[in-house]
Amino acid sequence: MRAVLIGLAIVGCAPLETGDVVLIPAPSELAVDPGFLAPETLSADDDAVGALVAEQLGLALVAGGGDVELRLAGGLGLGREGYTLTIDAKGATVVAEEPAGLFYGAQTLRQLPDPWPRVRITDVPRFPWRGYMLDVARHFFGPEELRRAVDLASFHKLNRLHLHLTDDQGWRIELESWPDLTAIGGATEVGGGAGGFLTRAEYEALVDYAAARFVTIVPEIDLPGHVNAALASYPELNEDGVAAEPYTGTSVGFSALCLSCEATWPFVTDVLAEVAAMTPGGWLHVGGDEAYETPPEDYAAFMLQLRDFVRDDLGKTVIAWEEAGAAPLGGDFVAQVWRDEAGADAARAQGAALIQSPAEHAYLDMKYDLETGPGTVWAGLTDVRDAYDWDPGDDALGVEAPLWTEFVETRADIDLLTWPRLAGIAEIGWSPAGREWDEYRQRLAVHGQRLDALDVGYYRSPLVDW
Ligand code: TNX
Repeated sequence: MRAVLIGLAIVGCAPLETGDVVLIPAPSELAVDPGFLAPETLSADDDAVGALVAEQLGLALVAGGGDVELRLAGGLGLGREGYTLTIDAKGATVVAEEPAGLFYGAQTLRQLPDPWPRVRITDVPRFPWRGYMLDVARHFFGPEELRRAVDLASFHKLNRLHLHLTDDQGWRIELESWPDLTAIGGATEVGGGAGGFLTRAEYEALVDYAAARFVTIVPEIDLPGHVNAALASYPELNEDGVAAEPYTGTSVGFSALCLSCEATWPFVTDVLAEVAAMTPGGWLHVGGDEAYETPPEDYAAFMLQLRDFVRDDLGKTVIAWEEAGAAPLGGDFVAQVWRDEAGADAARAQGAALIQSPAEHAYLDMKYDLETGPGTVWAGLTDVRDAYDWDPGDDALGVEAPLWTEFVETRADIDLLTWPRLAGIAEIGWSPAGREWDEYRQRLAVHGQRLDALDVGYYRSPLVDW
């Protein structure tokens, strides 16, 4: 076996060799030494991480001196998510400043072949925001599917799960303040199915499950458009006082909050306050996209009012789709870029932080090719290479890949559209700049076996020699 320092730039397009250690996302620095380790025990400075990853790795948890040691230490200069991993004659050691780094070191261990090769790894994420978004509004997916999303995302070192909880076709989060949102608005979905919703207890349990895996849940309540499910649930939210008809189609941009209705602002503030109270993470996504039925001046004033309420009353940072750049929010919000139109430029010019989700690369609901599976095509066909071969730019807060579910009905649909493209997005978010598709596609071929082992029904792109 070679004992070489493999930096991404050095690997270039050389073919993989036996003994190469294949990781996705690629670490910042990796060296492979001769020799192997077959560990049996694990000890950890953090009890919760130790218990969780001992189970993931199939190792016995011991109080100290394990074959694998997860150690916390200060002053490493690796940030809260970075870690070093050393496997030598004595055992395997992960060192990190925070529990998150220990967890990520352990996720790297999960990708090593059996027995583990001796390695020296130093690894720090490129971006703090590495997200996956699931639209549970167009078609509903419940706690089991969402836990699986957290498992698979965190295995790839993603750290945000954005839940698109409300839209024209359904309202998916139970609230005490406005119970008909789910009693009525939760009972529909695209195509006329039964829909469903997360109870408060289910949402809170998911938040905890995700937090244990260092995934922050980012709830989205889409306002002031995409609100038909709310308008169908409460007559007083409609200008004529008559509840809207439920909607089970796939159009966008036709519904709008009645900004002059007396009930609307209490509704908005009750909903956001209740969601915020169940959400320990620092962010609240308020949508703001495709509000075509709201006049521009009203839109700008409403988004400003929303931002102030979320920031000043709820103590959270507002995230909104790029259109919110048209509102005078200053730099005090996060814009999620999806089409790079005027709104995105305006958000950037105001100093907003940007999450990059360009539809032609990062929208997981786009088809790979015209023959394959569910999905849509409005942003173009997006094969595995298109999802990988782009760069968000050093100034981004990070990346996020949304799976919109107008045309997604089953776990098989989720798997096929999400994987392996989300692995590429995860690498974009984590690994150093200077990635090469021809090198990545070889690692992805190996990674496919891990997805198989996790029972993920991914798309076997002809661009990869699986
Ligand atoms: C645009 S992206 C939307 C969604 C759709 C999606 C389908 C965005 C902010 N709005 O409402 O589901 O396209 O690809």
